[in-house]
Amino acid sequence: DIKGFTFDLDGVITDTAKFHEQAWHDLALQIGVNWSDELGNQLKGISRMDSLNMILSAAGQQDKYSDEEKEAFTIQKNTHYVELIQGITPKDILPGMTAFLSEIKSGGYVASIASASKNAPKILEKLGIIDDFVGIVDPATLSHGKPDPEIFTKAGDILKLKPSQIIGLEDASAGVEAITAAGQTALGIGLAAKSASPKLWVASTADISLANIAAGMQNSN
Ligand code: G16
Ligand code: MG
Repeated sequence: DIKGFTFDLDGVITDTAKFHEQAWHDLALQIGVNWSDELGNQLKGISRMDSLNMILSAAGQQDKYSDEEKEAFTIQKNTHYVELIQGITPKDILPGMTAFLSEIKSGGYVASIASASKNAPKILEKLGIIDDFVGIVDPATLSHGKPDPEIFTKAGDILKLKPSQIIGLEDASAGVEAITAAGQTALGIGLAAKSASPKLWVASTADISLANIAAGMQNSN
């Protein structure tokens, strides 16, 4: 039986991707790297340094900068990003998710966060929902990013549940792969998640409810 949920943050609970994209785009302009929407999309769910490496590689500049210079670029991007997220309020919670979180609470389920973002606690605080989660995986403790299962395994450990008792929610295909590899049931959200064949799938966060999940679990058995 399902007893808990592990949540990705960006694209599942709120749309921080637009702020990440803006901060990276501005940095790319400054260092003379061409920007494309495709590049912006590839950065979803990817850690900060991996994102920078991806941007530099796209321009053939992967060997141009020292580790110190790259560190400085990531600090600059994050300073800008943190400015951009200052104005986040509970209104920025994606459709359906406030209702789903209260359904979880009243149903006696537990929830934790499996986000690659080091800013996750700050964002959940601003959204006013940090107390809805038993815990947040600290991405600084991870050896591997998504699609490695590590972050979802740790998020499951926080819940003190077995993988078979957990549903993981993700909008990125690497995240769906990570959930499935962790032995949890993946609930994919949106088109990008579909390619990784999650056991459950919805087009939008607005379609997520305990009743819909129960119906989906039945269909897929
Ligand atoms: C998020 C975003 C990524 C971002 C990463 C690290 O992942 O999707 O674009 O690069 O976190 O964020 P930060 O620079 O704030 O540590 P997720 O896992 O919540 O989708
Ligand atoms: Mg995401």
